[in-house]
Amino acid sequence: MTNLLETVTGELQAAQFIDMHTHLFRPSLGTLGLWGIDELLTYHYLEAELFRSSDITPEQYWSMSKKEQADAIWKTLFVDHLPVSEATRGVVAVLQAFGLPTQSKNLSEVRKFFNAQKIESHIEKVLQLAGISEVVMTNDPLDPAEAPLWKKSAPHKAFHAVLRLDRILNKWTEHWKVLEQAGYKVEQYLSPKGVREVRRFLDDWAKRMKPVYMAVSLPDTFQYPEESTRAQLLREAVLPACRDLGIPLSTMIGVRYQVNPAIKLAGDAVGKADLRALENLARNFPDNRFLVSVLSRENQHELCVYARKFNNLMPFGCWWFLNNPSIVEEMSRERIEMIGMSFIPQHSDARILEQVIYKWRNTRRTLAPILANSYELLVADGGSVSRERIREDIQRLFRGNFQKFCGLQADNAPVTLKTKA
Ligand code: RAT
Ligand code: ZN
Repeated sequence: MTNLLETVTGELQAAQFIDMHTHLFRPSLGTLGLWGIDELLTYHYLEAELFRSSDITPEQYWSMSKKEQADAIWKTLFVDHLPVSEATRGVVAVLQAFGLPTQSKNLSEVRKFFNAQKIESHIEKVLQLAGISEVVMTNDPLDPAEAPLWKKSAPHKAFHAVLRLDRILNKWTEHWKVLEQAGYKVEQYLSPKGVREVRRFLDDWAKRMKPVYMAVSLPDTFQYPEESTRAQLLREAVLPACRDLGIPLSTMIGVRYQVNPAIKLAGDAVGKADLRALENLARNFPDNRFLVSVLSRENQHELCVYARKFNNLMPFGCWWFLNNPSIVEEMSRERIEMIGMSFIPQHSDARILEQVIYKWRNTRRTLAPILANSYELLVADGGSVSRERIREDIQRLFRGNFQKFCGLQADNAPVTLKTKA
């Protein structure tokens, strides 16, 4: 094969990916789904940058309307300065993808375009531009804005649900009463009966949502085992439920929550975690599968080592502060060198629909030379590579590994014909 980079680039371009972790919502979950220019500009990654480059205080910012906030961010980060950071460039890429002006002083033309879109067809267009066939949501049954919507939310072929457990596992003291009010006999200090009731809650919501996995984000201080409600709930309710449902638990480890509460969602930071906790989970629960993303750059190598020890761990994504070309490059090389193609290179973590366009475009751009280089090395060492094998690898990385790990039907699985009654 003459030009490996060209072949890999072409195959990455042609493949349809599964976006296995986002904060997007299917249209029947109403106004939870964020899209359009004002949402794109008030993304918390950009809010953090605003406070570095303007004198606006968080207090002033939070008292503005969404439109005023978006205007302030546009002026500061796109008009007064060149938008060179990953998150600002992303907005430019989205505007360019829709043929909209990227350098105007105000947003009126851009707003007019987004206001004219109808959500269903807009979603279809965005997914097509991003080269993704499905997105995986984040669904918290204890979110008061979300839970009631599930009573009558129609499924959507492109959106999978995920049962997110942050409130239950990280803030039980603040949230156990919500379960109690919903008719589950739980108490703050959990008895065996209370734990069984949490399990019943999880089973009920799993029936309602049909999640492809359960998920939790965890602090850098996360330990397992330990004397805590979180460890008890993991051991006695969450992991048995995942096992019996045949779905993985996604653990996203390493957040230092709210180091600066004044800037709200942008106020979380990162800390190096003790991955012995993960080792203990993987070893003590061999019948469970764990999707794992760790937030600290310093934890990435260890995660690859653990993935070599335990095949019930699936490293995924370059999460949040790691989703920058320099770090994605380093992490992806390390992963391929240590565990071949047995991982999931990226998820978008998109909060606003159109972000999938730039996030997946950047992933393709960053990964093409890395994949090509690993094939070049193989050829230099005497191996051989074909377009078909490259295509298979890309399918595996961006679809198959996820489908298999979550027990979903593989793309090439034989179609099961319904027999007539
Ligand atoms: O990347 C983000 O947007 C973070 O704020 C978090 O939402 C994180 O991805 C998470 O899922 O907890
Ligand atoms: Zn996320």
